[in-house]
Amino acid sequence: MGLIIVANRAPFRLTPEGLVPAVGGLATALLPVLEAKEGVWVAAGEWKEGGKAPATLKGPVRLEQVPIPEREWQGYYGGFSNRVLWPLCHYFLERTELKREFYQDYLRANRRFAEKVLQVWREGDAVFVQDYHLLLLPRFLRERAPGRMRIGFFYHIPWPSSGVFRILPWGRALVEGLLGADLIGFHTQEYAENFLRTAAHYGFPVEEGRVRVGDRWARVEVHPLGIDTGRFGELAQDPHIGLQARGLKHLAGADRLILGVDRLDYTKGILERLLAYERFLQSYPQWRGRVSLFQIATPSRTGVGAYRELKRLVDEVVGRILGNFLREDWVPLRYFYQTYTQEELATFYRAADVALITPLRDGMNLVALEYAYTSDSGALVLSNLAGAAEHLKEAFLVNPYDLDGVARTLDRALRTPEGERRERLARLKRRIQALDAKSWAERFLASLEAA
Ligand code: GDG
Repeated sequence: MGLIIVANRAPFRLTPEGLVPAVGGLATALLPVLEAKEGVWVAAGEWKEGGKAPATLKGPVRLEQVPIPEREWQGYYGGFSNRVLWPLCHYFLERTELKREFYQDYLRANRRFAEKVLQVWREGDAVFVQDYHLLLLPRFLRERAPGRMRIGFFYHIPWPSSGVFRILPWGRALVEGLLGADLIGFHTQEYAENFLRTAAHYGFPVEEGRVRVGDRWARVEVHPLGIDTGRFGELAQDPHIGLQARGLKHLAGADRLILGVDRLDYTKGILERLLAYERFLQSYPQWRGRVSLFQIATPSRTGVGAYRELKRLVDEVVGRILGNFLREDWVPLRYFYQTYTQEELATFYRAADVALITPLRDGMNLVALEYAYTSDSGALVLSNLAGAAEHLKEAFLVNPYDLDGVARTLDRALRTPEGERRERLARLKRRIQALDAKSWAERFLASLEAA
């Protein structure tokens, strides 16, 4: 069957060095599928090369663009997607701006996507829609498809409890939009259950993981998305990266290197993590001079005010920690506000003794998986509010809001003997192997075909 992937963004971005894979979980997971299938990728925006597949893509893949006027883009993307759905689904209710104009632009943009998909769709093609930007699309497609269209949808962020989702004045329309799909996938059981309860609340009959919509059913399934294990397996073995990692560890000038890697986003808990680290240095003075935290924050959504404000706050706390703890012979914290190549990231992963991955909420969190898969004897400290925590049972789980708890667990992770760390990692790697990104897409699409 032919395949059409629809996502807000194309899986590449243009840099002075040419096209590079976009930063973000979505691109990481779907690029391998795109390369393996004869498919069309539909995304918003102007494509500099006139819609031709970039040279870096393998196979006969086509890219189709949905042009969205600037003002509408602001309302659809900067507004409804990133200032309504994103904060609400991550339980940041006070950041949710319920503006009707945002919703209207969201509706218009979703219609434009539908137009484009209907233009390129051929009988037999499956359509695989990605994420919260396009909740209305499945219904628009279902209503207008000239034949039987198979539609799958994957929701990459948390689906919140029904009580929270119902805050949205447009909640019912969004759920109806999504229910145009044959198969709806989530990362965890919790999100799937939340969605089913939300649909039931709006009056849709729900039974055994399915929702009745008129004379058809929409199936709801859990398909946790993992990483490209082939690629990260190679990075874990690469001797050159090993050498670089030893150099990096040396540069840290401390016995133990602690690592955080995130997009600079308030959901990722970077600020709270820095405060927890500060608490750790206060409460466990024996570690002063012996540990160093490297925090990588990748620039993200810099056009949204809340993200610029977060950057300011993070800069401030970084400055305070350095002001209070820095010594001539010890740098307790290094903060990198930039984007790295995947090889460079792997170097950080391999150098780190502990990864401190403490989002306040996260659909899954692929960084946690990448670290555990690449490290050979490190410890993963992971937020129990990330979707990944439902799958990675052998991580050191923490409540990211509990600064004392994070400090205590960090101390414990640092004191855990190598044998136990390796044992935990071995189990984690087996679990991550089973979540491989390519097999995720294959499993989802097979289930869609059977739907
Ligand atoms: C959304 C959901 C869900 C980061 N910095 C650099 C870089 N990255 C890569 C990481 C990882 C990806 O970006 C981040 O993925 P996450 O899953 O951690 O987070 P989101 O971007 O928020 O993704 C999330 C995901 O979708 C998938 O469904 O897990 O919950 O929010 O792969 O390695 N990559 C490079 N340079 C960087 O500086 N090359």
